[in-house]
Amino acid sequence: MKRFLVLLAVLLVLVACQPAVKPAEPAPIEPAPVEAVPEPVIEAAPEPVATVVATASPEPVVEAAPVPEGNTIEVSIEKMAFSQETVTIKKGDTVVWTQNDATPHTVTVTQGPASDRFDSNVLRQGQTFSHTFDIPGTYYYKCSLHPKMRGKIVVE
Ligand code: CU1
Repeated sequence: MKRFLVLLAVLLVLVACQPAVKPAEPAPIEPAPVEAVPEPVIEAAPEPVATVVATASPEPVVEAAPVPEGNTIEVSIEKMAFSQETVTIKKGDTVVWTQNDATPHTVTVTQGPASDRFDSNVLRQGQTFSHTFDIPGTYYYKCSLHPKMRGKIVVE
């Protein structure tokens, strides 16, 4: 009987020393999934553009050369003749000769204001020659290759 009591006491001591309920181990706390948050894009402010304030004096105004206001008169060279034998124009007008013959010709002044004599030299088919008449007077001209071809320009 004494043995039984000792055994019982030992059991009681053992039971008393054991924790009644083994505490459950805490579940590992998993970190909450972190959603990838895009980094805010901070755009750099544009560099201020330096404004150049012109302080230099304004450029001098260059006036365009006066454009001649004269008229243009066309004379055709064809069939071994000048299409208009006499042309009357005003000072500042321009006469344009167009060579439409297969045969070469010239427009050569033979008489007129001494300071305004001109010669087109040989004009081949399709070529043109022009002269602006700034000196009033009567200009006689011919083709130097065919002296019978004559013309006259009267500049008023
Ligand atoms: Cu000619």
